[in-house]
Amino acid sequence: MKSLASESPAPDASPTADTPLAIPFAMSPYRELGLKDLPAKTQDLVRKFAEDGYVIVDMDMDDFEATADGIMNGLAGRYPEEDRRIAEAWYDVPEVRDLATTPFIIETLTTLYGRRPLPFQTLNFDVGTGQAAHSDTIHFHCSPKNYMCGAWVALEDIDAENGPLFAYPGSHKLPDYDMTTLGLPPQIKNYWLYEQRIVEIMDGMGFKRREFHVKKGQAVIWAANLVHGGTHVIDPKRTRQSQVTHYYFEDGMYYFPMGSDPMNGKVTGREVIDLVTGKYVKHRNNGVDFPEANYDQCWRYERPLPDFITGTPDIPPPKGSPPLTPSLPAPDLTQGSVSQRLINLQESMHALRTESNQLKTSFEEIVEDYKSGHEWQVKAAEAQDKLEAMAEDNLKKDAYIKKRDQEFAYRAARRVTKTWRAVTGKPKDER
Ligand SMILES: O=C(O)CCC(=O)C(=O)O
Repeated sequence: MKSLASESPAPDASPTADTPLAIPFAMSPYRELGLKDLPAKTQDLVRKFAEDGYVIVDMDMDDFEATADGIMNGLAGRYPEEDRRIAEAWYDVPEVRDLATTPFIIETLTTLYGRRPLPFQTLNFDVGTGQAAHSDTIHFHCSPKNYMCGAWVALEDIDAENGPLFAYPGSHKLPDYDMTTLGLPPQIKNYWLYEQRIVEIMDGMGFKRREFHVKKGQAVIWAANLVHGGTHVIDPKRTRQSQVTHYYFEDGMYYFPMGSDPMNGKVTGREVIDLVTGKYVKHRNNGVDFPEANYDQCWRYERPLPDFITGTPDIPPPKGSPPLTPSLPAPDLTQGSVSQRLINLQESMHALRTESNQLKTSFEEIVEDYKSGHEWQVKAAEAQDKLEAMAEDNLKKDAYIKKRDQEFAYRAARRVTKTWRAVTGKPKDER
């Protein structure tokens, strides 16, 4: 990279006593001074953002329902099976850009940061991501630092079951944990180690994870350095329709940390398009234009760009620009990345759950069979008892009839004998 110091500041950019600090308003040491004349609600919002590193707001957008429907219908059937996220859907779904640039969010971010926000990247999801904890500074960085944030909008109700977003409140106050700080060469293949270490740091420092069970039409705005991610989906039948837009702020230099190694003189710049104006954003270093040619390489949006993007980029793409993907790095399967292992785990849990449901059903069927078999056995035994009782009765009846008949026959014979003797005076064989 050409030396940044070699860019001599233009005379009109010379600092004066009034030159403002390059620190986001919410985090500025002069925050309270700036807040005192603002409405109480705004003061609360700014202080909460400064304290927790995020705020949850209700979207104030008249056509929110229609916008949400437009996004969901426009992207239905387009989510790739292996990584269910769509980056930069604003290329062809106008409602994605409408949501990213809605005046309510732009005004809220202007209040929190004190600079004009530049919505430059969108990600849409139809289901929960299970994305491991990270801070966005690892993916999108800038100078002056911290002028970057995410605004994540729920397009349907989110609860514990469909993969809510989570964050470690207050973690944005920690220093930037970049790859170098974590003892890792800044390369995508080492990203799985970043994921592991950042969670160890959160646990080690006693940060508590908070889940955001937000309603359709609520937005979570988080600061660049807040450690956050997506929880695992408990109910795989549920969707989790949502859109996150990432914002830089004007007057900065925007770069891609995973492809940069500043101490070795290597910085990968990032082309930035402001989705509000549809124009390329000039990189500026301390108030001075910083042509993209000064980076040794630059990440660029995929071409062709949609028609609403006007103007010309600072420079044509330098030779040998790396073919970096616009989305977050995919988990590296060969390295056994934490995210991939979590995804695998989730899949095996799902398979186990399905298997155990099947076993439960078969078990219930067996129990039912057993119960009804048992009932039949009881009924059969009762019937047998009845039959036997009847048979016994019949035998008794037969024996009785036989005995009675014998009795009748005997009595009849006795009567004949008596009659004979009375008539003849002679004995007659009595039986
Ligand atoms: O939506 C999610 O689950 C995670 C999104 C996220 O972490 C991000 O956009 O930085």
